[in-house]
Amino acid sequence: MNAALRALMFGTIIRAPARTIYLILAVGLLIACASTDEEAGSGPTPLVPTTASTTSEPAAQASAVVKDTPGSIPDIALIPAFPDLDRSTIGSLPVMLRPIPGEISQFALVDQGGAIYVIYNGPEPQPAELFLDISGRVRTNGREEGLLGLAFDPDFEFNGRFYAYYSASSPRRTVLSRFDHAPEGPERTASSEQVLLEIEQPFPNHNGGMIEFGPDGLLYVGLGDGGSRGDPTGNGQNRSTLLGSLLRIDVSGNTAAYRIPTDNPFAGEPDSRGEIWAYGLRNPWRFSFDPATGQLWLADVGQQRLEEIDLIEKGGNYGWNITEGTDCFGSTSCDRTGLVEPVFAYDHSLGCSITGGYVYRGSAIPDLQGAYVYGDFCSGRIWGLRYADGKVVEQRQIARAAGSISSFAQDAAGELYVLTFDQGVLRIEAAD
Ligand SMILES: [Ca+2]
Repeated sequence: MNAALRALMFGTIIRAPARTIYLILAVGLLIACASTDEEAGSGPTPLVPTTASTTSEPAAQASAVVKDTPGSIPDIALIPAFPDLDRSTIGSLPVMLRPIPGEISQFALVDQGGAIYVIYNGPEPQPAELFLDISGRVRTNGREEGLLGLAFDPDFEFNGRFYAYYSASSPRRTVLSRFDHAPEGPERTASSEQVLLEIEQPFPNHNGGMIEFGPDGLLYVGLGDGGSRGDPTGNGQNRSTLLGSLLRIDVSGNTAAYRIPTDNPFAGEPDSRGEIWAYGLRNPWRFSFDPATGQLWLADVGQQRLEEIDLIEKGGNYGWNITEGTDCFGSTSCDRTGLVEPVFAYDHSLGCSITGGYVYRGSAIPDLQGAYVYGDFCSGRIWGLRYADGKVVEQRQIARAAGSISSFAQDAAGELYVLTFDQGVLRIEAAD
């Protein structure tokens, strides 16, 4: 489980002994924005998510989209979270922020260019400190490439381990690695790398990049479909490749290897990779576990028309490239047999690339409790959504950031943050 979840579940934060410099782990995935051909939505329009009228089975899809609803989800305010931080010292592309386990007021901020910084929000201003710099190993040729993900080991306070996901060259691939935080400094930390998994990437876009420990202590890894447009080689529906899938692996060993949990849905099947937990994904750009329910919320970036939110089930096929959101993709009809429909989808009048967030479980904004908060990279819109009894019961825009929303973050108390390329890290607070 992650630090925030552990803190929520166990109530207290245990201070680690004498760890002087803290690292960060931010995992960032840069723009899940599908590709450069996707344009930002046209100007402000009411939040009226798409209907399924162009699909062959509109009735079956009706529950996946709802209109903006009146309800209790409140507007929010976006406040600079680290007002004393000199942004020139932390890179220019923040893509992930995580609280450092066991440390109050210390966060790991991931810059897509390949570095992680420790930043502080305590009462005494402190400069950022370098936690890890692997920029020499990280490929950043494409705008969706880079250091995209960071996850602290569930026992980080005791073993100093963390995991990072990044793009690399020769061949073009993504890399999942384990690092040991070294008190001697970031160079020693960088030299501790153990590569656990490498996946060749046929194109520079759709790299996924979210990594997160689940409540089960296993590491979940989001992979895109390999890129280009339309999933040209059908990776989303192909269970013999890791591309287009959400993986679930056991990284608790001590070697540069991982184990496939025996209860993974396709473990042992001849034509499937056992690492796969769910598939049929295009480019999952952020997913999270609701600490209260254990539900896995995932945002999958669309191509032509729709951005979608999924609740991930074991073994689920989320449709790409048969479907995009609630549409059939590239045709007016398709066979949806066995596909899991999204919880919700919105169309490109409202944005162009979804950025997944978190279910709010903090205490500062009581009316936001239990709402899934997410946004759009292109339009800066932020929404809240409630889901109950198998359907969306509330959905509304609650703020609009001035710039590109690259990620959301959750601290140890369950409070939420928004990362933007333009304004840095913003904290979500109650609106006046
Ligand atoms: Ca889908």
